[in-house]
Amino acid sequence: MEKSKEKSKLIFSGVQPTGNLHLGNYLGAIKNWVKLQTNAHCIFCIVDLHAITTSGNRSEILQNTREVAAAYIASGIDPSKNTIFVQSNVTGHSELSWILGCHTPIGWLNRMTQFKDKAGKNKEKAPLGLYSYPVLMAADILLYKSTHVPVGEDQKQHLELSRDIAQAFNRCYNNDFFPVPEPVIIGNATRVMSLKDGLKKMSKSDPSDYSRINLTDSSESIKKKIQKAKTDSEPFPSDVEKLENRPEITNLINIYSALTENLLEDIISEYANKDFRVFKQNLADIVDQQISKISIEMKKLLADKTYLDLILKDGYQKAKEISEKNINDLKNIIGLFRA
Ligand code: AQP
Repeated sequence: MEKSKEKSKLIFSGVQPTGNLHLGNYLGAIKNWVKLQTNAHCIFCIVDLHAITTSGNRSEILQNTREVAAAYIASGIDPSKNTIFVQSNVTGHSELSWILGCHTPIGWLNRMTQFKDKAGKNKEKAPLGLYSYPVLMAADILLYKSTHVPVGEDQKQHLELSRDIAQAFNRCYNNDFFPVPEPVIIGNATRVMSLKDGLKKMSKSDPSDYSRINLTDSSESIKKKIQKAKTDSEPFPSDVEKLENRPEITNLINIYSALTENLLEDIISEYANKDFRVFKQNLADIVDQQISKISIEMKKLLADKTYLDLILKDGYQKAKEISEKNINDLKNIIGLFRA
């Protein structure tokens, strides 16, 4: 670990290899990780065990796993300074998930809105893994005794549960083994919305490809998607208060702000009284400049599987070492028999 990094701070986060990595994943999560890596030890996981909780894209999981690794590196995560690895390689995640599940009241899980959204009306037929997903997420974080977890707004509830589980475990054994992890939800695009519906989150599983900007989209496709993005019939807002009840415009301005790091006020004063098309054209250019760079780099990385696999192997060794030590300590705390 570098001398300049704060030793007590350990950052953990992850992305599911479910395909269609999008601008929301980038702005809500990965872009922030790139900044955070300079002053803390970071563990970035590709959470493939989470990806199999839903049936879509399971057959492409191997390709999608390498794609997420490529996206991390192409976005600026330095694999030599951080740990990048695949969740299912480190058995401690599943082991800790079971242990934590034994300390998690069912009532807590019943409150999770993501399960309700994803299971829909078919709750009885939803897999157990989808229901216990937040316990596995708590295990991912706590296995490394992580202190900070940078995520998008949609993961806030799961993170609060991870905090509750850490505290429940510590209380049960009168110990302070687990740090209580802090959510890190930063930037102007903590919840990027669909380009087709400003009330729906931009999502990998949205059937409409026009609802999201994929990290692998071509320049042409990015520009077309921004041009076609839903807006309303009102002119460009003249001040920030006028964004109220205009979710689609708010979303586009937030994306602009997150990519340029300009304040909302400044963006609004720049485009107020101008034709909406000018704003959209400039936004399309900004998205294209930043995403195309990542997309080109991802393609290069994906063409060299040997290199990507070596990084994931190295990350696995580093993660395994921490995981084994912590699982060992944890079993001693619980008082399990050791052969
Ligand atoms: N729309 C979003 N805006 C901001 N952040 C987002 N994240 C996801 N969508 C947005 C953040 O990206 C990280 C990785 O997410 P994930 O792949 O593990 O899972 P997800 O949140 O379930 O992503 P999707 O796209 O919404 O997938 P589906 O369609 O399968 O549900 C997380 O930090 C997340 O907050």
